[in-house]
Amino acid sequence: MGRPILTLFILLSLVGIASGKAYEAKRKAGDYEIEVKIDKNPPVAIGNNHIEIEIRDIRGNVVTDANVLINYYMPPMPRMAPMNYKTDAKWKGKKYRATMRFIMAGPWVIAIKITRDGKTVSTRLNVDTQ
Ligand SMILES: [Cu+2]
Repeated sequence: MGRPILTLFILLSLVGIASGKAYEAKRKAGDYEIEVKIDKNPPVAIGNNHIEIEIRDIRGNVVTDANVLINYYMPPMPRMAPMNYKTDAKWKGKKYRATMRFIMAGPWVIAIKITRDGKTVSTRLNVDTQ
């Protein structure tokens, strides 16, 4: 009896540590509640950042049939080429998922555009990549 409980305790501790490291944010986009997680906190300039997005409708039901576009960019800076990327977040394992590569440390905007039933709403996050 002792060992399974200890194992469970260790597993729960690991999950706690892992989720504590993720970047998390909540936003509203139109009538939707959006929950965003990025596996790196702060997001990294070099390497992959995995973003997960959960969308709930006004009744609290998880939305499974939206088109989710992520547009991430650095605000325009003098003497710097525009850095502006788009990627579709794909429905997988109960969330919309995508990978972002920021390529440069500094301020980035992550705009999330949700299209459903012919209507598009959006929200944005500001992050500082390192
Ligand atoms: Cu820049």
